[in-house]
Amino acid sequence: MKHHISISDVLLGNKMAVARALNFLENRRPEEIGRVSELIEQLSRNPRPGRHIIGITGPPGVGKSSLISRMIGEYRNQNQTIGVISVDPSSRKSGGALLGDRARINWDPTDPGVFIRSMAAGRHLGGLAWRTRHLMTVFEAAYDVILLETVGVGQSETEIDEVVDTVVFVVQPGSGDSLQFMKAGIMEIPHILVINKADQKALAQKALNDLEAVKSLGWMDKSGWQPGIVMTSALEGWGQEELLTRLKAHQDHLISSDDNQRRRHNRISWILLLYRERFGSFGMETLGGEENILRLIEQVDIGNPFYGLCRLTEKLRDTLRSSNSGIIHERT
Ligand SMILES: Nc1nc2c(ncn2[C@@H]2O[C@H](COP(=O)(O)OP(=O)(O)O)[C@@H](O)[C@H]2O)c(=O)[nH]1
Ligand SMILES: [Mg+2]
Repeated sequence: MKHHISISDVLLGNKMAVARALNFLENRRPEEIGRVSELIEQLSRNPRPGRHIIGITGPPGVGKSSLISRMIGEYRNQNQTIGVISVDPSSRKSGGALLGDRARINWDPTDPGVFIRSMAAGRHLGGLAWRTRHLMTVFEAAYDVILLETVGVGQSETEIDEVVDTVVFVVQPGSGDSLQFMKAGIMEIPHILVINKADQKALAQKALNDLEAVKSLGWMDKSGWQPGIVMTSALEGWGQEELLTRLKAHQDHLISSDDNQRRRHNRISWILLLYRERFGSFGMETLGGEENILRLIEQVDIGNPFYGLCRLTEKLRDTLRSSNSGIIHERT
């Protein structure tokens, strides 16, 4: 079956074209790898220049989906278009029990400026395999704001950190766990911390005090960004405006400090993922381990991750050939 995917329709944010491109990338069959590569390259060459990719993570039940519904409303007021990828943890073995009652992301399905896609988490902790990155290229070409919802409890944040521009970690008042993570410094520092369900006034104030105390110990990420704390109530519908202001501030910060370093780094880790997925630990060892491979990727064209993968594959073949040449020689 031949799919026709119109890049220009994707760029216009045409929902049908977006859905078609996503389906093609998700259901790809091995023989279509060439067309997948081509599509990803075309999309990667045409991202929305001002796009902002935001990861919304945090324990189950803190109100991430509810908050995203509010954020969608707020971004629509600002006339921005939005694509949401919601990584559904329900397919994970332990996921079901953790979920409790769960809100769906609420939006107007007739609004052409909003597109929501759920995907199963799969075997990765946050489900952020290369599959997410493939889908992301479609969203980056089609929407101004991209929201990625994942479940995270402390240590899986690095995974999301490698996919998005800005990490938002959501907690709820009275749940000591995530606050403990932060105090103990276990958690990667998110760019923005949200205390949702702040309609629970007294508990929320206590959580804020706790976090402020941790903050005074000198929170700052590598690029000099000072993480902020925002209180929201997705139930009552307040705080999302301030959250968007903070998000914009982080985007401005990235533009002025990092420039494209962060996105470049993320693409490099994508190529590493593809390579690891294909050749496993054997491939990793043969090319001298992760650090060495990252150095190799630094030298190749990362515009299309599949080219990067091809270069690594060639390098692997050369390495194997030269290390086997002695044996082959003896046998002939
Ligand atoms: N009191 C209160 N409840 C909320 C708030 N936001 C979400 N909830 C409730 O918390 C539960 C979990 O919300 P959900 O958005 O599914 O959380 P997620 O698992 O983090 O995506 C639902 O019953 C929501 O109605 C809030 O701001 N205040
Ligand atoms: Mg949710």
